[in-house]
Amino acid sequence: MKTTVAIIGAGPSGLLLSQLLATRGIDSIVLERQSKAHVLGRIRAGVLESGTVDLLRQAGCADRLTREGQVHDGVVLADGDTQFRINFSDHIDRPVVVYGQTEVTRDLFDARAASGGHLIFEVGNVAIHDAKTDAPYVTFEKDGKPDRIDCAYVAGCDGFHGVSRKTIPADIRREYEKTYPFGWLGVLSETPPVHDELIYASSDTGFALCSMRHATLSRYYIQCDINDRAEDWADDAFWTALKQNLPPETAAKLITGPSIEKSIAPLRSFVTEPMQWGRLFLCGDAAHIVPPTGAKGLNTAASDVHYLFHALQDQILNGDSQALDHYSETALARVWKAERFSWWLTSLMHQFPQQSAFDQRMRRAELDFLRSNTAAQSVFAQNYVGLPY
Ligand code: FAS
Ligand code: PHB
Repeated sequence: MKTTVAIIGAGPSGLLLSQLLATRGIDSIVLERQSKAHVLGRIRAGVLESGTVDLLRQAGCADRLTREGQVHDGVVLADGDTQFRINFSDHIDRPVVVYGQTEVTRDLFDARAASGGHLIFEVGNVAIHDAKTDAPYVTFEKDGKPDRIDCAYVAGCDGFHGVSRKTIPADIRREYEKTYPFGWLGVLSETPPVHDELIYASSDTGFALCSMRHATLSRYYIQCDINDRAEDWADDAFWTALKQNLPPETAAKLITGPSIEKSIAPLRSFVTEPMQWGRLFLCGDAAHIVPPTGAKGLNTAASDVHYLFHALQDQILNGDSQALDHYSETALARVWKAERFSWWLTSLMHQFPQQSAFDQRMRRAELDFLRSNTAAQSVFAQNYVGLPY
């Protein structure tokens, strides 16, 4: 097979890049390890920055998002028994949209199908070859038969556990990592959300997040032990722990119900540099991971795609390699700011083992400053709604 851009991974990064390239008549083939149903079965992000929404609109797949997405102009932060709201439009003219990553992926799959996109699912043994030449190629197996894609460029959109990052030689890669001593236990329940905006709650008993997918589908998280297993958490125990971490006024309003999905995500901060090697370009989780606290994972994948799409377009359609030559440094400049915000909010809102009484007072003082200071709220709002591309 032959194409211009071979894309590894049919998550949001790979699908969005493929769809955007197609709008400029640039062909691609997307290789995905899992089945389409498996990809759609993942419950992940819930908040879209306006930059991500604009990209999906540019890709021609934002109609349902526009109809069903909930525009949020603020977020609530809780510290123990009290809570306060940060109003985004007091500081920046960009809201966020609450619309699940699962639905983004579904819309992208539909858009690729409608425009004749070439996606190959359930492939095995994907390997990237000759990335440092002007004729890279990708080999893989499908139904046990070996196959090959000759291409001009390879986009590594295959997430943290993919093959793309590791194709860059270890002596070239610089990796930065921080792991957190806790995880997030997430529950999806067919119950009305406890509040019409997200609530990020910090308390002496731990972190909680109240989110949603729509008016009758709620998404809740609590901080949990890093060694916990989702199957060890009965629904009642989850609801009790969630209420304990919320201000009483909010806990009293919580409508509980059976979980329809329950999973634990580990938390880590991770960046690999560079994000390109020859004609291989990394996007999204293949290059970086953030703790989900700042809702930056999916959104930073989107900004990578924005930069790579425009750089490939300049090169392929106009012969201008300037942006492509500098893709890694351009993308990393925004990645590191997202890493900082995600690390800062995670460090602020969670209980850490062996935290001293002084550490607790620092946490309370920082939240009190955020509650009472306009400049602090402006910095929060600019980062949460998404820094400019
Ligand atoms: P993805 O991991 O989504 O997609 C990579 C794709 O590549 C997958 O479909 C995978 O099957 C495929 N692949 C892997 N290896 C391959 C190979 N060798 N060959 C072919 N295909 C291969 N972000 C938030 O903003 N908020 C959240 O609440 C949140 N929760 C998360 C919970 C979990 C458990 C995880 C893992 C991530 C979460 N994230 C969250 C981050 C998440 O949304 C990612 O940022 C987002 O999926 C990034 O998209 P991609 O870069 O496309 O990577
Ligand atoms: C979600 O709705 O899943 C969600 C929202 C905001 C976050 C993390 C997860 O920061």
